[in-house]
Amino acid sequence: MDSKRIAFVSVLGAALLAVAVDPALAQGYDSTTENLIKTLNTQLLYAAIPITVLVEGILIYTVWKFRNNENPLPTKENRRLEITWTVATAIVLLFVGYASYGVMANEYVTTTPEQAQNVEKNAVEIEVVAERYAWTFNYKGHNVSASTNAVIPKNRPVYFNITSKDWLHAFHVPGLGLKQDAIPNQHNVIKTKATEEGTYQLYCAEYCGVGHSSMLGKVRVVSQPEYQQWLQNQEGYQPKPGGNNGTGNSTAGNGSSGGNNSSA
Ligand SMILES: [Cu+2]
Repeated sequence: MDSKRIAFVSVLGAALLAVAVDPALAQGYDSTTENLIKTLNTQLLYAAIPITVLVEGILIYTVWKFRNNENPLPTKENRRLEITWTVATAIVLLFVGYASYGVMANEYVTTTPEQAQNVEKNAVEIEVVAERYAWTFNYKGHNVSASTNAVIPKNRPVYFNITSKDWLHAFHVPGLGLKQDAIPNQHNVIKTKATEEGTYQLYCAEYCGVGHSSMLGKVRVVSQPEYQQWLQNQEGYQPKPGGNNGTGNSTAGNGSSGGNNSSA
């Protein structure tokens, strides 16, 4: 009778957990990167919940069953049991390791320098420059430099090439599953492909001084035509001079570093 009640409580607990967890799972994904990370999280959760319920169930059952035991006896050796939990643990760890490695090694989560060199054909490359306490986005191949807010097209690979002018910062767009350190004299690349249009909050995720909490920005994901239009508008509109924008290397007719020379 007792064990029946315990079984009932365990099942109920598992059901409640599943319900509590479900809304998080039901959401769509806004980028390939977020998809990979959240899917992994879900898989690990599905592995972890039954284990939690099992362990807690056994614990509660044991405490309840032996609550009036005056003379507890030490556990006897049980080889079969020991082999079972060793093998079970190994299987769980192998699953966790294999699933995590598959995601961590994916180029949309960890972009290696080689992958950053061999950019996909129709990709958008943006140099992200962090400084106390602002963000600048230089669009490679275009004479476009945007501050605070970036615009990227939906369903195209985007490479954020992240660096810093002065200090340690971190480029963090939780809505798109992106996080990468911004380090002076170093370029860290993170590749993604946004799959939902919208505006996503950008934070600096590395404490960098008194203005850290206001070091914010936005990443706007738009349709391809809208992106093209935005680029054209920006190219027509010269970014503020003065700031030493050695903006990426543009493709055609741009006498290298220093001022911008187009007339318009
Ligand atoms: Cu910062």
